[in-house]
Amino acid sequence: MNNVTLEIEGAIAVLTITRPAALNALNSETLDEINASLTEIESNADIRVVILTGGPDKKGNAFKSFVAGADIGEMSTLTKAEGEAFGKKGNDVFRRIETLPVPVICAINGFALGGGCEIAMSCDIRICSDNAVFGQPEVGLGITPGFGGTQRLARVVGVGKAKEMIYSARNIKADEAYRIGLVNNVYPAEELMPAAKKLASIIAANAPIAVRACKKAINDGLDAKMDDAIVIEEKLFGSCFETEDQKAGMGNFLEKDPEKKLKVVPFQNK
Ligand code: CO8
Repeated sequence: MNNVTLEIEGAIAVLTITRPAALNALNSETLDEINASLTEIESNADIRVVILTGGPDKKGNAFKSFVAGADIGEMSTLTKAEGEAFGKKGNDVFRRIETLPVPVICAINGFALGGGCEIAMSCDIRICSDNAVFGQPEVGLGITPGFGGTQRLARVVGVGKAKEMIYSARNIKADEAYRIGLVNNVYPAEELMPAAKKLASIIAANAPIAVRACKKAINDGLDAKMDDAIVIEEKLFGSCFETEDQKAGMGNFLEKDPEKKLKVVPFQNK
């Protein structure tokens, strides 16, 4: 891998996009490497949470850029068909992130522009450093957002704010991203990764099959009518009663043993 690193620390995988020469901009090779990393993550049943972040710039500044967009150099000469194919390539990878069985926390350490904002929005939870900058600058480049931005931004921050950001191509800072709900929390730069890892550890300590079922229920339910959505929940809720985790988790509570009530249940992972 040239542009991506995957580090596995127990139940937590840290996937870092590292293309310092281009502020971690997404070219085809990087998208392929993210895709290959997702395959590796999916094949490892020990991984319960993924953190996605960006590597330092070429001067070693770790908080310059998360991802400064899709690679403008690579896109500049595309034909209509090639543009569509490039959009599909990004969309396929981002949809895989969105539907990955385990939660993905995006730790946004600087610029999250265009494809950078779009890959962040395909993650379950977004947190950022206080110097992060978000935007969909595409109309200033003569294109639309092409990696899901027209769809996910409206779903995350609402139609009005999404249209304002996309039509104006105006960048917003971390505090505004927090105010409109694009990120869950903002941290001083140095505290971003510790905060991401702390949140990942909290999630990883919970019953993993139940966490995965929650992700599936929320995602699938959002695409369905409420009458169908609650059935999706019922099925997944029911499936938990076939797991050791449910027996251990409820059993511990009922035993009234304070040590066990405060966990740690040796949750299963399959
Ligand atoms: N693509 C390629 N190279 C990039 C990109 C990018 N998106 N962003 C930065 N770089 C490169 C620069 O060219 C520069 O290279 P070099 O050192 O060789 O000159 C290096 O990274 C450092 O960048 P700057 O010198 O520009 O750094 P600054 O601190 O001055 O500025 C900015 C930082 C403000 C982030 C600036 O680099 C910038 O505006 N970058 C472009 C941001 C942008 O417009 N992103 C959106 C791209 S479009 C997109 O993402 C669409 C997604 C869907 C596509 C679907 C297609 C079908």
